[in-house]
Amino acid sequence: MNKYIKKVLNGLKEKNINESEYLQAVEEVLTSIEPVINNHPEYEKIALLERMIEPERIITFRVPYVNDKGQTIVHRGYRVQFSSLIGPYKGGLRFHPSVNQSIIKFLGFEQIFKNALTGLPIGGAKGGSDFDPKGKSDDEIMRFCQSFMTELQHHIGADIDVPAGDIGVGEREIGYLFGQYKRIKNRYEGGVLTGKGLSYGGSLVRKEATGFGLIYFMREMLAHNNQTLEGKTVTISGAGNVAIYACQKALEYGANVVAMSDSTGCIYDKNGIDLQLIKQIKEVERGRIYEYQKVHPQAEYIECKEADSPIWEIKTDIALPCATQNEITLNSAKKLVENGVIAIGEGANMPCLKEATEYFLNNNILIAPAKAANAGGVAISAVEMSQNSMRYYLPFKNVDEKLNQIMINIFNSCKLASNEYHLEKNYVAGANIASFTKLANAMVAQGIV
Ligand code: NDP
Ligand code: 2IT
Repeated sequence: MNKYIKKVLNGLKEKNINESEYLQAVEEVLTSIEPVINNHPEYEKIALLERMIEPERIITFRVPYVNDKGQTIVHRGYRVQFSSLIGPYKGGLRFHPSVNQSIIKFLGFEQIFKNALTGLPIGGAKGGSDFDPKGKSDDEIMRFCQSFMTELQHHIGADIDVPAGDIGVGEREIGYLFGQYKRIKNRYEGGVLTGKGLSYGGSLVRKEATGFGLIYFMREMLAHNNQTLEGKTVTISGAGNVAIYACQKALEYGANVVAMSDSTGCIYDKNGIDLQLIKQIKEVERGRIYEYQKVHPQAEYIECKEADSPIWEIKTDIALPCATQNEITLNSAKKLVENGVIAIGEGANMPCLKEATEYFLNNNILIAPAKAANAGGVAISAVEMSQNSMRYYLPFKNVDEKLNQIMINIFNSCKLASNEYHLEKNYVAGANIASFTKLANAMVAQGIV
């Protein structure tokens, strides 16, 4: 391994020994950009890598709220403002009981590279809380969001840091967060949050953007390898924002989506998933996926008991992990390959364990890597910000066409970068190299900061 990279990774491990997800994300990037670092020995003197992996600022704060029983509960809030190199800090908020500093740092780190790939002027950040929205009343969600924003408002702004949604944070939460921000600041600042409702500054296509973008990227990757989505069997983990709209677009392209999941289990419907029903259960009723069987008793429900999710045991041509990090283990990867999978599309951030990614690449399975393939969401967030600045709304068709073009451009950047370094069809390395090159050039230009 390149000596400079080795030194940086050793230092990183010493300082962040308990942050496994963050270490995993950094290691994945630094090992795959080795050919670039070999060409740029001058980066060591200016500590380019050390600066790139150190967040500009980490904010943690107390978030107390009163639940419906009158009890006061205290959670921890986070905002990691990782990089403002190419634009204001930008990235989602995650509300999930598993949230900790390691997870928010890994997500913030990934976001810098993803945002660079979009070609739009946005830096990288992530935030959230270990609060679990599941089973909470609307009132509880509102009080929690208000408390969270009462602190967060000190640190964000349309030209400073622009949060959006992620796991557990959708349009409802963004609405409560926006209302509280506006009340405290006494000004309408549309561009301070993205993923807003359409009636108060949101953008058409933002809700669909990550899932649609994933399928646009997949379409490009398949086309480049003489394949199409038409007639392909698809399995999608998760049944949230990304999974639902990936499913919708895959169906539009003639694919047969046979399975979706949530954290309790997966539904396998050989006849093809009834997406309207999934939307009703998840978007309207906020229910569990096993309720699908009440309407379609022929569908199989497989409970999730082990670390390896049962959804990856199902035979499929294309697997779309759209739930969470490290959801595809080496065992799951082996099962997918054994069953003839041809492509993996990462809707979730870092959904494959390192060993799983390596196994896929060694078996010539195409991977649409998260940083590139799920960048459609944040790209349309940036388009929402520009509409807010213009005080103007773009029609659905225009935003969707922008999204399509951005995903085509991202695929081409990954392809070009992987070809340049003779890593043909390794789009994982391509995404890392293309984004790193852009960021490194900006860092050199801006001096030691
Ligand atoms: P949602 O909260 O809308 O949906 C998340 C889905 O994943 C749910 O079905 C949830 O099941 C499942 N899930 C979450 N955590 C786990 C877990 N630990 N184990 C098993 N299943 C889990 O989130 P999104 O759809 O917005 O996000 C999904 C992924 O996509 C995340 O990795 C996110 O970082 C990434 N992403 C999101 C973007 C966006 O614009 N929203 C943009 C780019 C990436 P359950 O309800 O049972 O918890
Ligand atoms: O992981 C992601 O890119 C997101 N959760 C979306 C971030 C955003 O700012 O729209």
